[in-house]
Amino acid sequence: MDYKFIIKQRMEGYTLTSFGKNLQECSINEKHIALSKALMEEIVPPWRESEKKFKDKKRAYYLSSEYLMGRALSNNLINLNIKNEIESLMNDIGVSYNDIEEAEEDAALGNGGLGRLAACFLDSAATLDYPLTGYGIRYAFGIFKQKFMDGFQVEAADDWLKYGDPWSIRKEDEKVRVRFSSGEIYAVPYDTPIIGYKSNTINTLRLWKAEPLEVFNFKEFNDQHYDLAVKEKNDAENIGKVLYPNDSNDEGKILRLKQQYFFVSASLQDIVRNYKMNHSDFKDFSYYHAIQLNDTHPTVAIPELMRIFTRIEGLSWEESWNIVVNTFAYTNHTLLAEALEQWPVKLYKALLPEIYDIIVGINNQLMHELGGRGIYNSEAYQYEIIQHDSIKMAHLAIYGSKSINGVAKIHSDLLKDRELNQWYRLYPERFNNKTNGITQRRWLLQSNQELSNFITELLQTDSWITDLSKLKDLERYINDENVLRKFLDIKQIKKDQLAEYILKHDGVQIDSKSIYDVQIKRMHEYKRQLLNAFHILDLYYRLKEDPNMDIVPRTFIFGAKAAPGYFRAKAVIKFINDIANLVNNDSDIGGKIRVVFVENYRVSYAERIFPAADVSEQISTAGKEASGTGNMKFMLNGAPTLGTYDGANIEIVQEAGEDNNFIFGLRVEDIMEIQSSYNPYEYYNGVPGLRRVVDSLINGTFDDKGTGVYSELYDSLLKGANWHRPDNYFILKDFEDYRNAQQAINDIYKDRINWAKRCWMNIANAGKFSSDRTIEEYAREIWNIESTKQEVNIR
Ligand code: 26W
Repeated sequence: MDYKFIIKQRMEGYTLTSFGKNLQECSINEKHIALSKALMEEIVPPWRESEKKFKDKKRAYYLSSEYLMGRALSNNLINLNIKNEIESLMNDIGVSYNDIEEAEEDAALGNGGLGRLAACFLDSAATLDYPLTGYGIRYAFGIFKQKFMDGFQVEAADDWLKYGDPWSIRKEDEKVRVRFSSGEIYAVPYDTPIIGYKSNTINTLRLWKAEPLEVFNFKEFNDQHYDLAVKEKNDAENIGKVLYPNDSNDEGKILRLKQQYFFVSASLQDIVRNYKMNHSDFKDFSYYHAIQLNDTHPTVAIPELMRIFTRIEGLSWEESWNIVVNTFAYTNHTLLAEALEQWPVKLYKALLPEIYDIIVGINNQLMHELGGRGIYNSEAYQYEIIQHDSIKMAHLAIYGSKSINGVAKIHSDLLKDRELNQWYRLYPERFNNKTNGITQRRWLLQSNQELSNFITELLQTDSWITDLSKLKDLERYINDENVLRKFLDIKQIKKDQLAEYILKHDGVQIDSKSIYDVQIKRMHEYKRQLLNAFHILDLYYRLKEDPNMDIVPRTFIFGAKAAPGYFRAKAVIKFINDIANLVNNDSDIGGKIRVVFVENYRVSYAERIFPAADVSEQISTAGKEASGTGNMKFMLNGAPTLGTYDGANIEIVQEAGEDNNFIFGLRVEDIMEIQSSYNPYEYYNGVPGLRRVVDSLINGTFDDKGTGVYSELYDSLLKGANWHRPDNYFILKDFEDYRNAQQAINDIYKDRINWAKRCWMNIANAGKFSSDRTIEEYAREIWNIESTKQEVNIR
């Protein structure tokens, strides 16, 4: 039977039984659900087969509090190799595929890089036929939806499950119980298929939903205590409501701790239960399982597995510890001291007394081990897992893992040489680097069809889709003007498309012939969106003074969310929106510069922005950005990096050539040298134009509506605060060098062919930054798992 016909029939059946309507009568949301459900019928049988083929093999598990999956439809259609057919089917039934695609809510269960990395890893593992299961939390609400009011960020709930999630299946019979001192709850799994690109593997992302043991207390209700009748339900469900609940007080902290233990305990119970189906003892446990801790958030897994082994399964402490250390591996994603997790002892004691006991046991064992190596007292102190009144999660993760990795070379080196140096000296063999990567399926094939087709045409093969190193062969076209011009044409198409989208969604008209200079990432001081903003304002003032200034029209595009309680980050959003307002409405500027801060930046928006970018802003203070992965998405789509020597920028320019990118600013060594004597006033007073833009924060140029956020921001630069020195991120120091790099971009961009060459070299050398390469490294060097590529055919 005709394939399209079958899908259509399934859609019609689904709309009848679920919505009580004919397909034609359905809303776009209903049609979207019907199509996705029809596809799930296609996916589930091979998914079950895929599960079977890994039965007696070692498997890896990814424990992560974040998954930034974005939309699934197009990704699944591409990976199943049926996108054309489905587009044609939609055409037949008179529905725009584009509208169907846009009807899907992003699954935005994450903040930024760490969550998106998890999503890229799942895609790569499935594509390479590695058995990797993701475990996490099925938050009822994703990261907030962002709106701007008067330029201020305003947050609203992201009700992503409003129309249901057609891609997940609730597995009622596999739910488990999780116990806190305050009571027990259920963790109910929802499974989403992770479909490899034209591969034989469909892996699983298993997200746990928190539910009460008893959904409704009949007696309380009958006694007319209506709130009490649903209290247990509300308390349980609160655990899974949002990502990173506000932890400014103890109640919020307890909720976060509950989240962590909740998903970790459920995942381990699940893993142990499956293992016990085929094994009568635990001696082979670590031979069959590798569990990766995505940052310290799931680190409670280490004492939890100890608890399961010693207190439920009756293993000895020594045997259990040996298995634990050989099972876990820990990835560190940040060097920022304030982001290194610590938990107050009193919270652990109160909520998880048994786990706390075990952590005490682990800490004692560590101290004993250190003693055996002649490390005592103050020297031993720097290793303590329980230090004063807090539990240092990174120490627990390191001590309980066989592997510890950073996410870019410089980051791993800094971990070894500085932040975790004491641990490196103790266990040098545990430390390693795994430079991050991104999936080219989503970030090129899916989001930039035009460039994808062109690359395939030039290489005369589409093998780059699963082997990104193939892009290197594009270098042979570096002097081929026709190729370079075609590249520029494609870039122009993507820029036109983005301009149209921005006009529609943000109501801002941009000039698609201008340079698109883009900074899209979480809003954070260390990422220095403020440096970018100061430069824009400086350019504006210079242009006012000299209307004939030689400048290529430029559009500065920002996208970022600020954590709801991070007031300085929110002040920067307001500042950039105010600059946009000033610049965009000044007729003197004649449209030569424009500023757009897109609302509600997220994965699906990112897919439209990366392909259209001309300049990739990666301007973090050196030593602060662990890796960055957006930088790789820009590179792959042919945008040179304007960046510091930080994170993966360093490896990017190593691959693509420093001449093809724009590097500026202090390096890690420079910062170490100047740190203690740094005086931002020297630059504030000494660098022409700098004072003018910094002062705009306090001289009435802009209005923060009496909130005081601008003067606080100003003070952070010149006076510091009780927790940091003035200009902690060296914005004033790096300003001049940054401005020079921006000038170089202006000058070089004019020579279109020369510019295109730089872009081309970036694309041709992006091969290293595929998450396929990263996953191969994890699989071989940490997890020791085998791929089943070319073994069994599941479809
Ligand atoms: C509440 C605890 C907490 C603290 C920090 C949760 C989450 C975070 C960050 C948002 C973690 C994060 O996203 N880190 C980023 O991880 C990426 C993937 O490795 C790196 O590329 C980025 O440099 C790093 O900032």
